[in-house]
Order: sequence, then C-alpha cells, then structure tokens
Amino acid sequence: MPGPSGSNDRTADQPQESASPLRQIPDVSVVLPTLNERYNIVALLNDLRTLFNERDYRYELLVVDDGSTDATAQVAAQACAGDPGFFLIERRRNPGLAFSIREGIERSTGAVILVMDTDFNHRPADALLLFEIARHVDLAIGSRFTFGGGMPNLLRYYLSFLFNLFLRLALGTRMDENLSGFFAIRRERLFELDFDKIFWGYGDYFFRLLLLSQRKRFLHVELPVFYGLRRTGERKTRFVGIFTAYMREVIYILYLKMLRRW
Ligand SMILES: Nc1nc2c(ncn2[C@@H]2O[C@H](COP(=O)(O)OP(=O)(O)OP(=O)(O)O)[C@@H](O)[C@H]2O)c(=O)[nH]1
Ligand SMILES: [Mg+2]
Repeated sequence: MPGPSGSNDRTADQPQESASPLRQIPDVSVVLPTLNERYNIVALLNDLRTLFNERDYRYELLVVDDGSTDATAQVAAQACAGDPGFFLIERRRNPGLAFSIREGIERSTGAVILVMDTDFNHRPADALLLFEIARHVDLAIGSRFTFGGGMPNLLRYYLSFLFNLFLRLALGTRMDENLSGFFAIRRERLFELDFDKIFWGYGDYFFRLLLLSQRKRFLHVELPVFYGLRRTGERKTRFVGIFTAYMREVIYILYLKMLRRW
C-alpha cells in the first residue's frame, strides 16, 4: 500500500495487508538493515534494482531502518517512489541489527531471502550470485575465508579469520565463515527454525543460525566474497564491545550444550 511518501510503507505499527492472491511471489526478498546510511542506500537500491530487472527477477527490497537520524528512510523512499518492489520498515521499538533482520524476514514474501549490509561492504554482484545459488540449495553464505574471498583491511581479515577458526572449533560449525551477515536462504527452510533462538544481538545471530541449520541438515554452500570498503558514513560497531559480546555468547552456548539445553 503506497505510504504518504509514495513508498510502500511496512511500518512496525501498521501490520502489512495480506497480499493479493493475484500477486506473484517475488523470486527474492532483500532484507537491508540501515542505520544512518543516507549516502549509501540510494546507490545500493539502484544497483540491486538494475541487476534484478536486467534478469527479469521479481524482487522485493525491504529497507529496515532503525530510527536513522540522517533521513535514510526518506531518501530511500524517494529514490524508489513508485516501485512496487520497494518496502520501507521504520522501526520504533527494540533497536538492534538482528531484531531488524528478523523483522525484515518476517515481513518478506519472497521464495529466497537475501540479507546484506547497506554500506557496500557486501557487493551487489555477489548478492545476485548468492540468490541464484540459494535457489538450488538451502543456504548460500558469502564467505571471506573460502579461497578467493577476503577483506581489504588485512589486520581485520586475520583477526576475523582467527576468531572464525575459534568459533568453528568451539561450536562445531562446519563453515569457513561464521559471522557473515551476507547470505541467501530458501524461505521454506528458514521458517523451519526457531527465530527466538537466533535473532538477537549483533553479528552473533549468524553463528546461531548456522548451528540450527546444521542440526536440520540444510544444504549449505559457501561462495567466496571479497568485501568492499564502506563507501561513506561511519561504522556503527566498536571492535572490543562486539568481540566481548560474541565471546560471552560462545561461552553461554557451550555451557547450555553441556547441559544438553542447546
Ligand atoms: N537496522 C539496523 N541496522 C544496523 C544497526 N547497526 C548497524 N546496522 C547496519 O548494519 C550494517 C553493518 O554495520 P556496519 O557499521 O557497517 O558494521 P561493520 O561492517 O562492522 O563496519 P565497517 O567496516 O565500518 O563497514 C550496515 O548496513 C548498518 O547500516 C542497527 O542497530 N539497526
Ligand atoms: Mg560495514
């Protein structure tokens, strides 16, 4: 339903109208969490729309904004005015990256759900490939640590590599990449999982998603991706805080596993 700004406004307070039975299911729903990404979001939306339109894919782009103060939501809505595949979710409660992603997923309708950052760390061309792969498997993961993948900042790359290795050994995931946040997943498989156990916190939601999807024997594929540099704007995360939160969560999961409650 077109909102006041001409966009399709899926706000948290206005539950989505049920889809018309005549409306075809989108091939892909892209969940785009944003926090002050005004100077990145328009270019990203345009790149994604071009990629999907060129290949005649039916898409849905869900910008999930967490109360940005730089008018990210407004510029995104303006850029996509009149595009029936664009949806804006303006969150007003429970801020947080993983909560935003969950809300985007729950309000999406596509056969494949793709999650990516909105600052060009995750490249649109890789997003297209992840979506195409996920149509044939259950979960396609953008991986920095599979041969061919990487990051421009070598120090961050090696620190993340070591931490990923630790996650893999400690938790028993079987993946090179455990903190991706860049993945495509088949809708029907994703909805088999218990969202309450996965979607909270920051990037740690991804290793919980992996653990539960492994338990359900999803077919996983890792696609090497080389991260781009954030184009403009500021990082929202602080390395030490995030690292401490992830470590605490790993220890908690190990403890629960010992009690056979995870
Ligand atoms: N909705 C929502 N999005 C968020 C939140 N925090 C970060 N994001 C978005 O999540 C993505 C990742 O955040 P970044 O700040 O880029 O984190 P990062 O990739 O570790 O940092 P850089 O290396 O500087 O890019 C970006 O698209 C942000 O806009 C949040 O609390 N809510
Ligand atoms: Mg980033």
